[in-house]
Amino acid sequence: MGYSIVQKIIKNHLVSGEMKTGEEIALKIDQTLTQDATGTMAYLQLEAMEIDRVKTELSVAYIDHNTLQSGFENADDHRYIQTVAKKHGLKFSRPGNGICHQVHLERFGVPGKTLIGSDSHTPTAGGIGMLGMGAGGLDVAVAMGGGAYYITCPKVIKMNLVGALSDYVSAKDVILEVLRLLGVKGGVGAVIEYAGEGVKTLSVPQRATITNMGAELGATSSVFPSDENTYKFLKAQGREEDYTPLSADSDAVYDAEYTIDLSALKPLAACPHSPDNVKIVSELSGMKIDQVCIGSCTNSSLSDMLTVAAMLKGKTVHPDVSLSISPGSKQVYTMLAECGALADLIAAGARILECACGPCIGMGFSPKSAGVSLRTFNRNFLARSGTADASVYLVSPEVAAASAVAGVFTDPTTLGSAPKIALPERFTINDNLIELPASVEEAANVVVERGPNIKPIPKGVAPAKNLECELILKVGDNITTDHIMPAGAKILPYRSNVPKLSEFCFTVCDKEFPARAVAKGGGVILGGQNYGQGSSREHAALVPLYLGVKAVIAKSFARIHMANLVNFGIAPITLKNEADYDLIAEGDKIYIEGFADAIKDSESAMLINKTSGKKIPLVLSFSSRQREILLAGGTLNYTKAGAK
Ligand code: MIC
Ligand code: SF4
Repeated sequence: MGYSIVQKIIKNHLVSGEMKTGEEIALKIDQTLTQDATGTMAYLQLEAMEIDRVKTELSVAYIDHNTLQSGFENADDHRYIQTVAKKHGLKFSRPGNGICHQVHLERFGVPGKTLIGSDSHTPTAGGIGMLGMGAGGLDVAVAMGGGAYYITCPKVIKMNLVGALSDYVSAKDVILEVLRLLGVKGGVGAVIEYAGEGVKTLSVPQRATITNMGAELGATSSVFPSDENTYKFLKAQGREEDYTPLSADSDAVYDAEYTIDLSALKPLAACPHSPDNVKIVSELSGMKIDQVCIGSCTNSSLSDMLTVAAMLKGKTVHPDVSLSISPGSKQVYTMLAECGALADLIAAGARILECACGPCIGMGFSPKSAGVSLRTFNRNFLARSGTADASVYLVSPEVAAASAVAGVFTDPTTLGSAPKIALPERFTINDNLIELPASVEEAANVVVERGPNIKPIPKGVAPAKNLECELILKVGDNITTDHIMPAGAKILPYRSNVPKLSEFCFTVCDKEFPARAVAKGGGVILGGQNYGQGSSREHAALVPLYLGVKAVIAKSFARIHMANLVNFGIAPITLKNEADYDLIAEGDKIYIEGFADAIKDSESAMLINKTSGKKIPLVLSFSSRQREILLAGGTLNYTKAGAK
């Protein structure tokens, strides 16, 4: 039996475990990346583990999320990351160099290698045939120290692409179609592998748009083959020596298979407030809009920007619409300037933002009250834009540009023939904003600068013998880490300051939660399906830990968040019977006898709802490594105790 691409990469990196779906496996990690919003925690943990120098082939620290600097906080964090990177052997991508995933694809991604990043969109690298996975900062720190990365060996879903995209239909529509097909839980426990004749019609940046948003499926990763288009892209980046071909064996076996006819696709939009709430744009045509934002790690490549520039050339953005454009990287920005397309964007009235995450993470550009915002981004979770009652639609750059001019939702296929944008023969290469680390000899003299915004990480605690506490919060299905630990311009500056962050925990769902958690001395949270989907931010575990959360009980968990909970010693427990969700209410007193013992070696435990007297069976499905980590009160304690 042959291998899929995913299996080939896993096989080449397997450190322990068996390559069998559902088994825990450990992978050797070749490259890591961090961004500033999760990076400070990752490096504080790297320091706490006393790792002097990174042991990966390449580790890069990017600054792209918190670039507003409305106070000293972000600037402090930037300087901390810059100095810690220099000292510990990492490359440092300075603010202004671009969004981590876009820059990594351009300058560092290598087919067939493994990459983990403290950002859920790390699978973007799958566009170049790399196995990229989002992880918590602590897991990234462990990988930087040469430790393996543990995942559940994924299922492999084959997405067969046939045909070719029509005019004004683009890569974004492909991934929106996949989201329509599979939903935001449809990729949990799986890697999506793209195959078929249609693959050849897609450039690396188009493929990267698709793998990027695979994160919204809950997938562990998404990956494309490495072929002549990959070679062309790497050559244009002056990196042809990084090319290796990679494809699935013809007799590879997949866990599931779907076919998408690219020629049949129409422009699509993900409607509020979930990336899988997909409709055809023509059904939304004519709806009045207030704002358009183009950019983010999903759609900020040179070809996306050139398409938008060609569509806006000689036109003016509608007076009722505010249009922001954030190019994905300095390379994209520079090339837009060199060819004159930037002038076309400016002339049309676009508000050009720096090449960073910007509005995607709510750093400015919040829509007006009850505003309708069209964004080429990847997430439209409630309140993520910074305006709680805004309606955010996720669309392609083509739909965004057409609608920005018209002032209403517009299907671009009604506009005649589309501009033809080809990949350049050669990109403009200038890595002057990538700072190199100090040599081993010089490293000792590098002083790590820590501003007052950088506060210590809360320490995990070992589980109690018997757990007796209150259910301090009950939430529904598909709770995102944006609900648990919101971001945005007001909150993001405190990503290195857990005590301050805790004031905002879960406030999207319940304004009183932080105060209640403190008053009750912590407790347990009850969630529905897919608890913790979305961002990789480990703050969504760290902050509840700080507030005294001992366990989260849910119908099911999203992969990265579940790993983060374990890393910080909060037990993620599932309900044996989903219907029992209705048997516990907020404020109920709960009791789990033999809690620590159950974590040690039992697959089950019984929760007694002391308020109602009902008994609720629980499932504790952990690997033996996860059990040891939970018993130690988290990974930091566990590694300090000498385990690997
Ligand atoms: C996001 O898109 O939500 C983020 C901001 O990039 C996060 C990381 C973070 O919260 O810092 C992610 O996707 O992991
Ligand atoms: Fe940045 Fe948005 Fe991409 Fe997250 S999804 S890395 S915030 S651009």
